[in-house]
Amino acid sequence: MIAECDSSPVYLGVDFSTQQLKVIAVDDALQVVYQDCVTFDKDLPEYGTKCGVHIHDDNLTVTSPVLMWVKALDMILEKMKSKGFDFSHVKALSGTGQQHGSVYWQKGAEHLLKNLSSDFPLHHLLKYCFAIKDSPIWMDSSTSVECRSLEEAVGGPQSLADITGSRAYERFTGSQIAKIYKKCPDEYQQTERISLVSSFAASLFLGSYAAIDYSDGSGMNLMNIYEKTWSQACLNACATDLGRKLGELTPSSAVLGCISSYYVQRYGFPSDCRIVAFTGDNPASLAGMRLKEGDIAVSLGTSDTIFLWIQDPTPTVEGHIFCNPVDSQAYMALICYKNGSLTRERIRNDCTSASWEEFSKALKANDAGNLGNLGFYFDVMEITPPAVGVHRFNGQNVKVPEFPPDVEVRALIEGQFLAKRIHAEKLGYKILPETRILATGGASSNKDILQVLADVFGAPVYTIDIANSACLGCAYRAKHGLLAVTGSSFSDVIKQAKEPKLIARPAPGVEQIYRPLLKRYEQLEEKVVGEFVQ
Ligand code: ADP
Ligand code: XUL
Repeated sequence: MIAECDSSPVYLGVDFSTQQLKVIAVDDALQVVYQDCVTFDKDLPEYGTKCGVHIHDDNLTVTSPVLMWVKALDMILEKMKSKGFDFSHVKALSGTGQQHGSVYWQKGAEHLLKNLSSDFPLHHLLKYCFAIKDSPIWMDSSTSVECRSLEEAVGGPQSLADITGSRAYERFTGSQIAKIYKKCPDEYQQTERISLVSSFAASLFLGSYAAIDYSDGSGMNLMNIYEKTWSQACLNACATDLGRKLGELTPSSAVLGCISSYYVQRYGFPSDCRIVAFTGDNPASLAGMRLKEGDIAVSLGTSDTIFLWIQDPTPTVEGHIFCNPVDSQAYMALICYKNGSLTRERIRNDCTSASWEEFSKALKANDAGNLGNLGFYFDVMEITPPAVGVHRFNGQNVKVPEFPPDVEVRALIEGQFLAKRIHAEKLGYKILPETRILATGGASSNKDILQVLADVFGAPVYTIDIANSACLGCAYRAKHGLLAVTGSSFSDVIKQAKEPKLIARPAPGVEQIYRPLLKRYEQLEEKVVGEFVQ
């Protein structure tokens, strides 16, 4: 699809996600006029990633090459140009990135960013700009030691949650920085700025260092989520001189400035195209799905997440509280699951002929409740609950070594959604008659998976036309950022956008099947975690 060649404004959203760089353009009425993506493994094979990442030999350290992200940006802009996308209509641009990942800019990098020659692609110009070439990302779980010392420094896990919205988590940026500070002191010394993936991406467009926004900043274990400032105690516990290297924080809807002249000269963006603060992918999804208080979002991407809009947060040692990306007075609660799409793909490949159609057939081969068979599929160390391995139980709660393929497929999907409902209810979420489940992410294009989601939650499931709500949310946020200065709220700005549409209703009678299963699953989860702890 090519943007129309009239003078109507266009707003751009970009998403630096785990496996792809995606872009969406919307017109003034917020209708999608262009979409594109670059897939890291397929389009940038020279970086040797699998699903966008490198898993290191210890199986705990997970990184992505920062220059791969830069080259992906060159590639997608060139693709847009060659398809005739008219950049001159882009009034504002915003973006998002996988949360928690960090980028380490080498001393002198900002000078280079400010003086980019439009004759060359970015990945040539920025080749020597990074003190750490492989950025730690959200899948990393190598920082348990750093987590425990961060919690101790502020009085324990609950105290850290009371300040930052979360107890210490291995993937959160504070512990990742602490590890680099300890293990790579020279590189840390050489670093003049540390960005999140989101603010790194914003910096590329801005041509100078972009501030970290409040919402993505909440995923670092370093920010006071009430005062929206760095917590000096947390900074001190992670590394020296950290406040200076992180720079200022900014509201998520702030206009950071105009686009760098590099993009004006090379691609024809207007010189007054505004860059609106970039944020994390889950906060951006909240914006893209038009999530309201009372809804629950279920994102089925590389990671699975559930999130809610909340007004008065009470952080606990389970789940996370982030600042809300579209309302500075509000918050969002989130739980993240590492074993999301990649585990579904693994089971699809093991149990079917590697096709989603076959996977759906297998899913539908057994009735709701799967004859009492339940399973836990943690191919990698899970976050909630902290456990690993595959654990299968028959209807008598006896552990069994395997299930037939179609039972395995249903056990995976039912298990993933039973866990999400149990954890959401533990966070205080109540399913009411008016509850809407908003589904997004790659697997939300699969209606049979969404039917199980509706059945397990006993609530209707809605989706938006675009599976990538994070990217769409940023196109909306770009327009909102431009109008926010005149006092417009996000909900005013997105009134014209398409409402989510109903995809699945709970089948009659499933409530009676899942109620006892929820209880059993919860008890078995405790058993599985207990085995792991011993
Ligand atoms: P991310 O934004 O984290 O990079 P996406 O939200 O784009 O990821 O989701 C990518 C995942 O979507 C793939 O890994 C794939 O397993 C999953 N996916 C794509 N199509 C389907 C489908 N029809 N059924 C189930 N899963 C799917
Ligand atoms: C959220 C999380 C993941 C990443 C990648 O806490 O770690 O959802 O944002 O999508």
